[in-house]
Amino acid sequence: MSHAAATSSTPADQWVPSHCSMCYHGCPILAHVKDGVLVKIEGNPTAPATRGRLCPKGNAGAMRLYDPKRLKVPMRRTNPEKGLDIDPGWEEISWDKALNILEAKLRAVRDKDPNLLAMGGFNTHSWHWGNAFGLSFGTSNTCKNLFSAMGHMCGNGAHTAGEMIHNSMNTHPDLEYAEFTMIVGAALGECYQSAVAYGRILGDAKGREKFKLVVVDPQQSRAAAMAEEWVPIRPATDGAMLLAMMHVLLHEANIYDAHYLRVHTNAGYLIGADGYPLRHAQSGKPLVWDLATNQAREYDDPAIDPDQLALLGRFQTTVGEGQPGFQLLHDHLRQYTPEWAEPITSVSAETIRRLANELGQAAHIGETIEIDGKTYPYRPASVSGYRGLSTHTNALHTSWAMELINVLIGSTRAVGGARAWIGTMMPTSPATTLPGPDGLIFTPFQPHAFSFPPKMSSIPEYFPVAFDAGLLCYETQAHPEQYGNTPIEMLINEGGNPVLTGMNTQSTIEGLKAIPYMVDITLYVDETALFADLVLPDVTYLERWAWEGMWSVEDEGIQIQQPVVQPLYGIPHSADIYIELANRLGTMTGPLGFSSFLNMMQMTGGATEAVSQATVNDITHSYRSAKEYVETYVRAVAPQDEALVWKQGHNLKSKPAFKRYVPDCFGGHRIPLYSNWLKQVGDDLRRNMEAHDVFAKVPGLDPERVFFEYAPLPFWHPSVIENELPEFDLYAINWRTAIGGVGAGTVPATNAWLLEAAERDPYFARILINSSTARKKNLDDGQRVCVESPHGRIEGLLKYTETIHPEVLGTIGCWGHITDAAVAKGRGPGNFNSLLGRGLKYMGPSTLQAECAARVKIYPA
Ligand SMILES: Nc1nc2c(c(=O)[nH]1)N[C@H]1C(S)=C(S)[C@@H](COP(=O)(O)OP(=O)(O)OC[C@H]3O[C@@H](n4cnc5c(=O)[nH]c(N)nc54)[C@H](O)[C@@H]3O)O[C@H]1N2
Ligand SMILES: Nc1nc2c(c(=O)[nH]1)N[C@H]1C(S)=C(S)[C@@H](COP(=O)(O)OP(=O)(O)OC[C@H]3O[C@@H](n4cnc5c(=O)[nH]c(N)nc54)[C@H](O)[C@@H]3O)O[C@H]1N2
Ligand code: SF4
Ligand SMILES: [Mo]
Repeated sequence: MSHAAATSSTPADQWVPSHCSMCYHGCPILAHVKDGVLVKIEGNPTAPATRGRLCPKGNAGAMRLYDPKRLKVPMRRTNPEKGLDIDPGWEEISWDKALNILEAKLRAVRDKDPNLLAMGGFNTHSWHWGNAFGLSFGTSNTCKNLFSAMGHMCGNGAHTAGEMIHNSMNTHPDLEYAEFTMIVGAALGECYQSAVAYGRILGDAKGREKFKLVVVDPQQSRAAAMAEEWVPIRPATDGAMLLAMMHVLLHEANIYDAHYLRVHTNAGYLIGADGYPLRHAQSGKPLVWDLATNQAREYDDPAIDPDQLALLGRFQTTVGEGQPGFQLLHDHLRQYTPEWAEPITSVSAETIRRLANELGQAAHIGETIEIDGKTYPYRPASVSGYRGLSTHTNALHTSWAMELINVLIGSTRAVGGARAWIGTMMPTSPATTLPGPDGLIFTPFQPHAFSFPPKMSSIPEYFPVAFDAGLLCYETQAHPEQYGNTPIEMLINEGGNPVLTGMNTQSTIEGLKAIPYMVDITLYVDETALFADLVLPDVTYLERWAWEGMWSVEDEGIQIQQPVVQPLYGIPHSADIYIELANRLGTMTGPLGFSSFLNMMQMTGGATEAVSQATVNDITHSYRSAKEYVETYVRAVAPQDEALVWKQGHNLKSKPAFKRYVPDCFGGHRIPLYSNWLKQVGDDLRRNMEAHDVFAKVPGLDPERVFFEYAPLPFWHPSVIENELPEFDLYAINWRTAIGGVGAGTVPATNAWLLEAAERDPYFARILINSSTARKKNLDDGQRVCVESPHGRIEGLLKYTETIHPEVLGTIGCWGHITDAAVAKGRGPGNFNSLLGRGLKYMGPSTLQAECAARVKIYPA
């Protein structure tokens, strides 16, 4: 067995290093290729977190590569009428002809207004190319997962909250050292981080004597099944539980890490009556109250003994009266008692109280631990979660409450506590923190700049802290008169199938029909491709060049993707399509050229400035291939490891302790316990919108909602689904599993091996309901039923279970395939997302997070 990169002189038997893209975790792989044919994929044993293992989807990659249902040639539509049940009248055309059509369309759009082009979709593999192409074309309609379900249906709430608190797209438990880990709505060990790495790490943790896992989830996920305690909760109410837990910590148990709050957060900054920090008259620096001398001082005054900094109280200074942010949080949490949360969440006050105490006690406040010869705070307790917590209209405040609990007990980035994931810019080293204003960390996640009229289809100008807003594009495209945007005239969509993955199918379809010309670069003619005017086949991850910054919480470094076999059917890499088009359009070089923007993408991928200036920041350069771009990247980012990266596909190393943990990980900067940042964003937005009289001109915006969430501290507000009529007496949710995942996992639907394996599970693609609820409704196990929301309906077979909250039913998401490309065509209960509401009302007021739970009724079909 020889491990080597694929070369043009291909040995008869080789193992090619690359990484998996069956989901976004990117586990390193070795592909066994015999005589040019991929015969097996294995995990790459040199990878520190995954250690030579793969999940079922990773193992099934060969089925994607050799899937006979793949799109093989370009096709153009001959029937101008568009609809799910309308035959596009596909006509196969040559690549030459396809490129000529594309060039002509792009020229026509650009002559009119480059902003009429939108670059959409974008899975993890393609974001550099499409975005760089869009930017060099001159459109603003790129870079925000436009027209796609990513972000918006994914973790918008968690991303904004995580970025705000510790420059990380989310929080993960430090299972290596944890004693008490509470997971709120995440498929730990399956999807929430790589199933491969986290399956092992969770297994190790479970083997330790002192480890308690608590899973809060309306259904008994596999993580919950492994947990010491499963807490079934009513969907979309987690925020109430989390706020009540903070109430218990501060108002009952008196547990908080005062030292951490004083040194690593802005908890002691004095906040004035206007909600903003009191500032030193000369220096403008925020003031704190020094109890040792009983006077206000600049926060960074070296004369202050940090432990003498006031966290509670009210103080008179020469610039006004102020209270520490911590005092404001303390007062604010008084209202959120466990008794208040019980009827909202259905979790008993006693349970909430007990869990808060267990969390607080397991935090070992004050203790330290030595790792690699250095002493760190030891706080082996945390709360974390992902989509279950974040995919509701109250996502931001719920995710924020989750982040703040960890801050209160000093566990954010402490040993055993809450770890960072990647930061916004996906640097090679996850979630590096940089200095920002007022002694706080800086996050590259900055509010979107205001402009009126809006430049982007997803109107982030009105929603500056929304991570992305892809699906709103469908509403704005179909109803520009409501939103004040200019509809686009051409969309290039690459990857993604929003007809199935986006909220409210009808809204997506209306938006797609309103796009005059759509190009879809895709593996299959899926449900979204049915609306395209031109479909272009793409290569799979086993046939392409790509690089990744690291998506794992565990490691740092880079990895590459390279063709393990020559692309089938002569399909070019989409990058090569963009390169060809940029050359034809004359947009390849120059400061705003395609190459420059590609180089910029390398910078966001971790190319250090010194190296980049020398090697990649050449504005006269023309990239000739995806391969060359990947080579340049490797050279720029990992100059010392170049040979290693080519040999083993990566240079990943376990992230050293000093980069993971406080104090060093914050580089001496603080995290915000009190977010005058968010308040400021809201105040600026209001000023801008009033100055432009936006609400008078844009009827689709509701001023009550637009500004609603911009507060300095998280508060409770119920999800929009609580307003549905009482006849919709149940909640409907769906979830991922390691094999039958949804987003990034219409995967088993188009993979015969995975579908066969998934369907052996008698619960797969059934409508799961608590048997006691079903009996009350006289519905039998196995019966065919309809599930109806105010927005749509699905129909499938009922399955009794004891492992779901009695008010909740659950089924597979993103199903309902109707094209021949999917082996799952015609199977399962239809498309869950047709149950979801549409438009701004069903999105988080500031995050645009789509509400992914619905209120439904159920009856015999
Ligand atoms: N195997 C696999 N791995 C994947 C993917 C995949 O498709 N397959 N997709 C990748 C992607 S794109 C993402 S975003 C991540 C997502 O990773 P996760 O967020 O972990 O995935 P989900 O299963 O969508 O949601 C997690 C849990 O939330 C629960 N839940 C639903 N509603 C609520 C609620 O209101 N409250 C609470 N507390 N829980 C709730 C569900 O029952 C489920 O157990 O996974 C990534 N990894
Ligand atoms: N009901 C429900 N809806 C959801 C979710 C959920 O849990 N439940 N999850 C949400 C989340 S977290 C996310 S991230 C989104 C994901 O939403 P999408 O991005 O739309 O979904 P995926 O399943 O990742 O992508 C599916 C499409 O990508 C194509 N594809 C795969 N590989 C390639 C490739 O190499 N090149 C090209 N060009 N195309 C490729 C496949 O052919 C398929 O058509 O879904 C969201 N929607
Ligand atoms: S978790 Fe599975 S599907 Fe995802 S990258 Fe790793 S091996 Fe591939
Ligand atoms: Mo996602």
